Amino acid sequence: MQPRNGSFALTLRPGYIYSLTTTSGQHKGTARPAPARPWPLPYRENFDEYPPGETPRLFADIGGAFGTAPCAGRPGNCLQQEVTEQPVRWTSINNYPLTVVGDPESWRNYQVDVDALLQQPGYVELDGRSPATQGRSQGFFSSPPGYHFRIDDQGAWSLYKQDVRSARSTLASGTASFGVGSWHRLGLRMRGDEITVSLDGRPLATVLDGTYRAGQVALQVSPWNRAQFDNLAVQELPAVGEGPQLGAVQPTLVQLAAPGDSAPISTTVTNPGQLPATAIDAQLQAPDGWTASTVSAPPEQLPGGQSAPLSWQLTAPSSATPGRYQATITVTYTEGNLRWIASTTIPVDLSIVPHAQMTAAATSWQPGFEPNLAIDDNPATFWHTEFSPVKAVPPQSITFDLGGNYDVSGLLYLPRQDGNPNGTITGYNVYASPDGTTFTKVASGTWPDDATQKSASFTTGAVRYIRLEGVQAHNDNVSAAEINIIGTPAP
Ligand SMILES: [Ca+2]
Ligand SMILES: [Ca+2]
Repeated sequence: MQPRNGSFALTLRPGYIYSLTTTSGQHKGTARPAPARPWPLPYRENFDEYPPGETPRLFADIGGAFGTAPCAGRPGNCLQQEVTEQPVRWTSINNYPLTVVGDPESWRNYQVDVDALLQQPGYVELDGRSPATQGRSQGFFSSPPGYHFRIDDQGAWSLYKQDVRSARSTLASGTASFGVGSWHRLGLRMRGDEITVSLDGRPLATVLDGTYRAGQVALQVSPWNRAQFDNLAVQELPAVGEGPQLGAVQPTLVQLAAPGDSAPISTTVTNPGQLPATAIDAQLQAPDGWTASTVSAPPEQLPGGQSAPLSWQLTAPSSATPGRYQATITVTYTEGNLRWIASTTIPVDLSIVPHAQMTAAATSWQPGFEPNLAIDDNPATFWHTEFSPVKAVPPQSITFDLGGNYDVSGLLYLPRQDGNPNGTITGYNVYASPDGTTFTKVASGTWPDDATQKSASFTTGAVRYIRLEGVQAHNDNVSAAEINIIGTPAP
């Protein structure tokens, strides 16, 4: 269209979106943003310089709406969560009330305090060390990773950490006095690996956790409640040190052939900091009833930049039940007047026939979903019967050569873990054979149609071959992410 005398007319149809643009001369702007630099502490915000109804600068709302409003029961203005019902969603993600502020990288060791008031029953949260996550995972939009101090109107409080997939673990919890309509001061102190929560200046708990070492501050409110915040203060805390680093663990999978057996576990601890580490403690947490005896203990002192070996002997009691377990290595030490922590978890198999010596064959498979993918120790890969161009319907089976003779007492079946239920076995038979030719049925039954690990128990005597047959399965496919055979070497 051509403007005439500086104006033009356009007829718009209801229910359509129109874009108007000039046809030539568009180009990118020439402005260049200033280079990024760390956001220095201290930082304070009392919201009093804004009229009601503003979004204070430097705050970014992820869900809900946080705006300035006259404070309840005190002079001045506050930050108020305003949205009181679930808005229309753009996606399936819950955009619960959440606002963030701060520097995800340079805010490392700091104390953050904020006044909070619930205007109706619910909870408020003060969060810290919420790290920059790659592309801001979906979970971020419900609740950010980092350390969370939550307290509700009944006074129930918890300090928990949350990962980028929204999995939570509680580090401390308890009950205090909070209520509705009264102001309280929440505090979260993060210095090295020491994390302390406080209420009205009184410490509630201190825990050691080394998961998050830097990140932003966040404020959250239960959906969809009104709450107010005031006098946010973030101050840097002096902290010297880096915390221990654990080396690779040997072996990556502990395999014990039979109850009563034992195996060595070893790793290294490195002090990456400048100062010597002292009061070094290293523990191997064994499964309940098992023993872990120290073979190589940490030194009394570990100078900066140096490493030391750690090792244990892990023993399963003769009464232990065969299956899959975990052991956890935890190292704590003191560096620069701070206590630091690092830990790692190792899978432990008791009387599980090692996959490395096994082979798998199947009655059917789709290219890319071969039978060996059921014994590759990777839950993300799976065996799947042919679905294209021809669909192979049940019964279909997978047969394992155990690589030696075993007294087999059961198997563990992990369905595919990618969220698609096709092929999950719901009705099964198990067969055993000494020679791979003559098979005897040793078990049959049903399993629930879900993605959790299933098991079957039976006895075989000395055999070398085990066959799992899916007689009923989700959508008439058969699949398996991981299959483990429980057994002890036969004489
Ligand atoms: Ca204020
Ligand atoms: Ca697999």
